[in-house]
Amino acid sequence: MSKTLVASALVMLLAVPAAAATPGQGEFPPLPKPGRKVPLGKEHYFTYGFTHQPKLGTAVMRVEVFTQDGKRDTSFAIQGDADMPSMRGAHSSGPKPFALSNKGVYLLPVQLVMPGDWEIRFSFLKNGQAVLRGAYLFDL
Ligand SMILES: [Cu+2]
Repeated sequence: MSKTLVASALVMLLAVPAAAATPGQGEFPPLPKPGRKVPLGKEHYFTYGFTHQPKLGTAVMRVEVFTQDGKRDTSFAIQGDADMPSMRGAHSSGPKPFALSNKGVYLLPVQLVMPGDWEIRFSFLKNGQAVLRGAYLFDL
């Protein structure tokens, strides 16, 4: 095997972990704070936050997606999963699709059934592929 072949084989091997860096199922890194612009792939960003200060009962999570030049984008499918990390699975909604409003805002009602630590896990999908996963942790 020539040195060039060895080198290109090495490059291919090294390229695998880079491809695996896209968060997979089960990995939900913490998101920046609500209201911040969060990069979404190379061409988009999004903002998120509750429509009102959350309290016990139903709260509505709102997500807005924009292209880098600020045009609203509704081409993603977004899922949200609310749960309490300290009692994982006890109140999990399972992944639920956000609905698109007439104005192109993604909305998801979540049931906050007890005080304590909560987490909403977001999955942003395009053509069935996860572009970004992330979690919002907050106390109620
Ligand atoms: Cu609980």
